[in-house]
Amino acid sequence: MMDFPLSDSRLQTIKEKVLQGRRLDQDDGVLLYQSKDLLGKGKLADFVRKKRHGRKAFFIYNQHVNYTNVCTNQCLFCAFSKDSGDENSFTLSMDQIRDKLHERINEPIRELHVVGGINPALPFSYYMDLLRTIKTVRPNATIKAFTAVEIDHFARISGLTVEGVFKELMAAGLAMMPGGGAEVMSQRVRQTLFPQKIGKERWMEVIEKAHACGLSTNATMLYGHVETLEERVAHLISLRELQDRSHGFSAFIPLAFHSQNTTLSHLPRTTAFDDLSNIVAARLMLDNFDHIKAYWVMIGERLAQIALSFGADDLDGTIIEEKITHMAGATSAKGMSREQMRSLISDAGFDPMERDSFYQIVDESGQNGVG
Ligand code: V47
Ligand code: SF4
Repeated sequence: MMDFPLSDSRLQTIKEKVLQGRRLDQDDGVLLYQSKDLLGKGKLADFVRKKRHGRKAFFIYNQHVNYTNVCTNQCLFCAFSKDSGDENSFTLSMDQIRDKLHERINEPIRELHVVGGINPALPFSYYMDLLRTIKTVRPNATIKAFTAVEIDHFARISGLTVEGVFKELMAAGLAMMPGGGAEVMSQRVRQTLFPQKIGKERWMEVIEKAHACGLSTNATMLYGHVETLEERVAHLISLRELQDRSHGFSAFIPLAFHSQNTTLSHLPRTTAFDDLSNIVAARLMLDNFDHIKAYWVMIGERLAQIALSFGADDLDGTIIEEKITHMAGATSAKGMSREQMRSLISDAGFDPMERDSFYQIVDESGQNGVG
């Protein structure tokens, strides 16, 4: 069925494992990253992708809401966060949140992606108000909000357990969590780049509790800074092991580091080769994840389109106003229309599928119950 030459013969064992549906190990993962046979390894990823999804490629009509950029964590790779006294810092009031949602109220937005910095001035009630306000203005959209980093912070300031925090937030409208905050789960990288942020154990613990409470989450990996290939693969394997236990991950999203306006601005942009290798490695290592997203905001619309042939099955969303990557120098558009999204996908030879947050395909007329 799948017969094509591999120009890197070291990939042969991986090919056999993939064809037999056997799990890849740490060494296989490192080899996948090292191999320069992009078409060979890409074909393996495409085989797995097609087995799961055929020619379907998903996207969602969504809106990002960043409620504050004040953050005490000071991750060295971040261009988004500001100190509370900074003239460019902001924290949105409920009126401003309402205004932001009303600006686009006539669009069929199905998901609100809501994240912010760790702002010590905000009480737990702020986050409850935030969810309730969003729910009131947009009752039919799914709220995908808060990373494990924020949830850990909420537990500290509220005195509640992590499960208690989820219970409250879910009652106020939280339906899913995005995948940020894990960066690269390595103590070495953490000490170098984000010593103040929660580490691997806590991130995994919070996410596993989210899954146990019935919340699905995504997972990400920030690559292209100081991490080694071995650390990338170990990160993927840790996610795979958690998924074996909880089955709560929905999608994995490799995030290409953008260095502009950060302390690491000397680092070059990731290459297209590395961006595609990350999609390939994710699809082949994460054999228990349904969805691999090519996040067009980070790798650009043009490469995201190609990524669909290298293992990705989802292009994330229309977005319109993205801050975290654009503050760090991303040159991609700020948003895409549904038509742009659809033709990007069909021009690449795939069938565009507009979805909701849970990968149900939706009526693309946009008429069905989005408010
Ligand atoms: O956690 C921060 C990363 C993440 C930079 O779950 C940077 O559907 C690149 O998690 N260059 C937030 N990346 C974004 C995120 C996300 C995006 C899209 C979809 C989903 C999802 C999740 O962005 C942060 C951090 O890892 N980040 N700074 C930077 N300079
Ligand atoms: Fe804060 Fe997140 Fe930026 Fe780190 S990446 S400084 S936690 S906003």
